[in-house]
Amino acid sequence: MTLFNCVPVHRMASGFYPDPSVCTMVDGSYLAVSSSFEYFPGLGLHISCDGVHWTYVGAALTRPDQFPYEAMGNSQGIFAPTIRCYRGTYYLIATNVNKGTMILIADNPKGPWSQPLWIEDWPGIDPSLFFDDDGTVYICGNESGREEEAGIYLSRLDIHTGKILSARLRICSGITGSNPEGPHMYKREGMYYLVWAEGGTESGHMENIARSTSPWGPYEFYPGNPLITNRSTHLTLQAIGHCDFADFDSDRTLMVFHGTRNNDEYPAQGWIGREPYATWITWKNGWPDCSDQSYTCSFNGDGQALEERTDWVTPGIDSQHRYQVCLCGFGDQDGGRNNIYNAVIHAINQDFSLAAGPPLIGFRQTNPRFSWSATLNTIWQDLDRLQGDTSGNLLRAGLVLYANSHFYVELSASAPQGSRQGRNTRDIRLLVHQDGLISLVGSCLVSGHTPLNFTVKGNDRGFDFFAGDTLTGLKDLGFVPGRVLSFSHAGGFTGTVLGLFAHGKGTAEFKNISYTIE
Ligand code: 6LW
Repeated sequence: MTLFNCVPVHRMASGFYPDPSVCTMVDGSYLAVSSSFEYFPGLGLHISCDGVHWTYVGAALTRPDQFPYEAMGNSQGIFAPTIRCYRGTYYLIATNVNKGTMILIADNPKGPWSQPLWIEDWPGIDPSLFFDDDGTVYICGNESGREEEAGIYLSRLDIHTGKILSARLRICSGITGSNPEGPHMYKREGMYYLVWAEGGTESGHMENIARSTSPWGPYEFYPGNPLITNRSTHLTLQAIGHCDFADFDSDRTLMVFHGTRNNDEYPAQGWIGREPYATWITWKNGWPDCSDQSYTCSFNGDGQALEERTDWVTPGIDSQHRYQVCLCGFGDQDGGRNNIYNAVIHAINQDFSLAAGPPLIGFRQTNPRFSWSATLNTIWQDLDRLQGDTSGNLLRAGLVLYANSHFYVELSASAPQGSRQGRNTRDIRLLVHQDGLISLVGSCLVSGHTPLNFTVKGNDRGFDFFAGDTLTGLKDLGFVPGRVLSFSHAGGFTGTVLGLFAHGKGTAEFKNISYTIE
């Protein structure tokens, strides 16, 4: 089944929230979670009453001792969680690729979530839980690597101690053998169902389903597999797969999955990342019935502006509390409202390499077309005092469009070191960083007497950058194609974060941080 053109699909959240998992809550609403990788707070949660409109309600990893990594590697950390509600308690299982498989438990999905319970002897990624009617708990997950090892594995689990109770059995190796992953198990009318993604998370992505009378198999594959895929199509939603289901045993089952938004000019080059989607399926003869494709497509908005619950994140833990962001007002956007923030950043001498801790604070890009602006009101006295400093520790502060620590675009200001331009000059630069290759796209010198304005406008092809002081106004500094941040170019599993940073010595104050969808 291809999705997007004729099946109603709802984007659950905009920006990279990949590998979605969903469960039905005690009150019948839906709860979803997604991968967060190196970003903190981690494991963002969304709630919906109807499976169509979803609200961000916070994260499960909110305390540094649940995720004790000040400096993380790119696309490391938390992979592919599964969320389940069993007898009124919420269980979240995920891989922390830096440490192992962990379970978090909560009575209320809005928190607090427990400390991680680490599961020994469970290698691989993408763990999932299945609670059988008789109380038996199963853990399944996948291993990649050599073909004879790649596949879906199953064991019994003691959910209270995290002990593996039975041999780890390989129950499925997929259809193509290419990256069988993201498995989940369910029961419906006495039959056990296994679903898994396959084909890699890029343009070959797909989802398959099989059933058996026993959790251990043997499994009968659905003749209509793949259950969903958009591979070999020109649909603007690509790389769909990694499904999970809620209300699996009802007539109308909620299916969540992820996909990438691409554009015609750079197909399969999405730089927003993998976003979560939801749709409904029905059943026929014990298999999902995907034959009714007569609907028209509908969406849950087209991305969000900055909202009250905006998910501000840092790559790693800000243990020194160098980043402070506060809501300072509201703007108008097409009759709605977007939030305006202020931020104070205490700089340390670092670059974007992550070695010194999180180099930025930011939020996910939620739409290709946006306008993002901020005023940099730096405590310039610090900077002027350091003017004669030749140590390279001058303050450099600004905006960054960040795919990872190797691929990012920075629009920043600093005082020209040893410059003859005078003490009160600021050097604004637009730099593209691609794995060590640095290109200067535009620059200007402006007065250091007034605050500086930075504006980025996103469109379907990439980003236009503007900057200037408040006396002379904005100058056009140039265009950067979005594909330099796309995950097919920059690598990894995340999408673009729109960040603020200050590196060097001193403190940067950003005012009127505004992000609106065009
Ligand atoms: C995740 C795997 C995947 O562990 O991507 O699309 C990996 N699927 O299942 C990271 O998100």
